[in-house]
Amino acid sequence: MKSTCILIGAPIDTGQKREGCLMGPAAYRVAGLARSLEELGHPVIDRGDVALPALSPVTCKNPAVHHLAETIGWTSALAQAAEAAMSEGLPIFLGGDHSLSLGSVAGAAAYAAKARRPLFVLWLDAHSDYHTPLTTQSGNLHGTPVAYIAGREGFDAFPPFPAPVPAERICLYGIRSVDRAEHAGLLETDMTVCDMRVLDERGIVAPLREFLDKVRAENGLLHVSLDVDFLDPDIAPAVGTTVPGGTTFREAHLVMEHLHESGLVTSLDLVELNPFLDERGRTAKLMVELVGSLMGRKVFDRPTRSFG
Ligand code: B3U
Ligand code: MN
Ligand code: MN
Repeated sequence: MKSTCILIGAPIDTGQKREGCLMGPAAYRVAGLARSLEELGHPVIDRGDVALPALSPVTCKNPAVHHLAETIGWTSALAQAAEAAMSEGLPIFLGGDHSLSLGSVAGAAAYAAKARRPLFVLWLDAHSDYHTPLTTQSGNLHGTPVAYIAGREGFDAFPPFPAPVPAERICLYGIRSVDRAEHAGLLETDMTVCDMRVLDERGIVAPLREFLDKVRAENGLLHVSLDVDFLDPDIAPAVGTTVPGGTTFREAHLVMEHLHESGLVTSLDLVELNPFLDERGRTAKLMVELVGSLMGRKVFDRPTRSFG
């Protein structure tokens, strides 16, 4: 099935301390994301970049936290953009660091609640991003969206998350860097945590299939959040927080192909691309190729034949 893809630029780099992620949306456009989707037969609407609204002053008990007001501003603006786009097609958020998902998933959750369908979240990332503004030591709010989505305490300054996603409907996939406070918090939940140990032992497909089966069984909507550091730094160097031991080129494409075949994905984030750290655009191009696989590109496509 062809889906109208709605590209939404989120030029954010305030969720962490390294400059450059705000060039992400431009890099995806230069790398030919819209063209690649159109070649696959999907209509594309590029909504341009979301603008940061006027900010209200806000304070946080944790002195490490920085850019709280900006992050709240982006969260409100992106939640609105996400909810509106979901009734028109499949929103693809071009980040920007992972703090954009505070907003994109909030919008998806608001849409799902109105549609009376459960929202599921697949988090493809080296990190668990399960800090709250009160537990983070780096103060980088890109490390917090999973906690916000799951309804963890500590987000008082943020817009209340519409219909928090029960932990059983969230799957962390590919993680290999979890801070102590995140670990303690995760142990109190039933979240599906597929760390690299699990994926090495069971393979990249089996745990994904189990999660997708759950989404299908409950007629859920599925938000996929793809952090560049899900990929191994050897193939995707353009990210501020490289963690060795990430997914290979082939594993990542296979994940995308399964997501396509499931037909379940209803919204997508592309986050943490820092074009300033890229090598001749190779990471941006790889991300565009992966979106191609997620949206139906196949190496060899034989129309289904019926025998008999
Ligand atoms: N958990 C660490 C590191 C981190 C989280 N997300 C990214 N890095 N990309 C933190 O700062 O919260
Ligand atoms: Mn992340
Ligand atoms: Mn990450």
